Amino acid sequence: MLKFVTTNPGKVHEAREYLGAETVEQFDFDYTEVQGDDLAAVAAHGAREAYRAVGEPVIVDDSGLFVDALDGFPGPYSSYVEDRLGIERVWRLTEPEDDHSAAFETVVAYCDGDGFEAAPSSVDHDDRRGHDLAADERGGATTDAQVDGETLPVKLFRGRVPGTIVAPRGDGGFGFDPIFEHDGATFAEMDTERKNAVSHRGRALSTFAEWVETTGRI
Ligand code: ITT
Ligand code: NA
Repeated sequence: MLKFVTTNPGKVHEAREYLGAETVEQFDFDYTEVQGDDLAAVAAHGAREAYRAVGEPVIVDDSGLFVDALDGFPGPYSSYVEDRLGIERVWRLTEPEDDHSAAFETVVAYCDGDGFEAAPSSVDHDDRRGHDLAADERGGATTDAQVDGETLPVKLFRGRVPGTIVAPRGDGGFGFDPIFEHDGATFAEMDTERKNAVSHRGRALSTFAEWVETTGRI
């Protein structure tokens, strides 16, 4: 059983629908999020901390909403901004801008205490210098062997989806879903299956599932 380390049951619901309810369970653990760090660094750090606490295979998902006209705000601060400002005010901040385009990004970090084979494919490259998206801009996998002098290996799976910031619509999903429109519907107007088929998390989970399938890792 894979532990999805998060305080957010909405993420686990999506992962269970994608990977199977028998495969994933929530481990409610609030790992340390280093303020201002990028998603990959937060996710990698969280996966190591959680693995040390749990001693079983874990995934951590760090996500953010990046609004182009606001220079990528709230990005890595999305959780704080949802709590303090709320999604309605993120819409109000964006509304007067000409450009309402945005993207959701997710980095899923996997850690089971063991190492990983060296880069077997084009989407799998060593990424010690930074955390830029892999060649396929909507997703990819990298091995994050050493960040901050850490030696516990972590595998990273990324997903990204472009969209538009709109006035809130819909009551499904969670977080910023009501103000994020993709293909004419907000994520809050989609059921989980439809959101997973296009979403940042769905893409990251699909790369993860492919990797689990080929490696037989879990
Ligand atoms: P954990 O860190 O415990 O996993 P969190 O909700 O704080 O839970 P993140 O830091 O990754 O998770 O999320 C940043 C913010 O983005 C937070 O306010 C989430 O509700 C929101 N968010 C993440 N994924 C989302 C999604 O698929 N749709 C809408 N909002 C999302
Ligand atoms: Na968080």
